[in-house]
Amino acid sequence: MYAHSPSCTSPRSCIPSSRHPPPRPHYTRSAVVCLSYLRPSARRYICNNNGAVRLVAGATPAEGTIQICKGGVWGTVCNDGWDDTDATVVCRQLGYTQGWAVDTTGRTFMDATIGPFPQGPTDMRVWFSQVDCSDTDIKLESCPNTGHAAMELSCIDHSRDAGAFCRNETSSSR
Ligand SMILES: [Ca+2]
Repeated sequence: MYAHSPSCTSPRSCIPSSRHPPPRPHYTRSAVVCLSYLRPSARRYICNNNGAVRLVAGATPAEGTIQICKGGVWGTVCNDGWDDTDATVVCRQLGYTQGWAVDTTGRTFMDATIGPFPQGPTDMRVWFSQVDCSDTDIKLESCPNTGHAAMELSCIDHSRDAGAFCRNETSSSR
């Protein structure tokens, strides 16, 4: 994961050893390597399945903050305009029949409180806002939305990341 340098396997190990302090030029080079680990382009968000969605940090696999793989990088979705129709598209992608939008205050569902879920890391992108899925959409990526470039500032800082709660609804449970 931290492929830049064999000696930099974690943020902590990036600190030069006091037992064998390296000469200054080496120390400077090490510092650059370790800062790159912390940069927004963090390699841990790389994905190779564009259009895929996942739910993160929920109490069960069927709930959580939404992330979508876009341009080879996982990012979140702003809850501006986020509704149950949008959440259902995400949940269907994940193999469920129905979804419910969960915002940053959580949601009460059948006397249980779902969420709120932890927001995305600050160095992760927020890919979509104003998502406007219809019942016929089968993938979140094909739903009309406002992309990252035109997004409101309040979305970009992850304070409004969208969540979802998925279920398999049977005819008897409707
Ligand atoms: Ca919507």
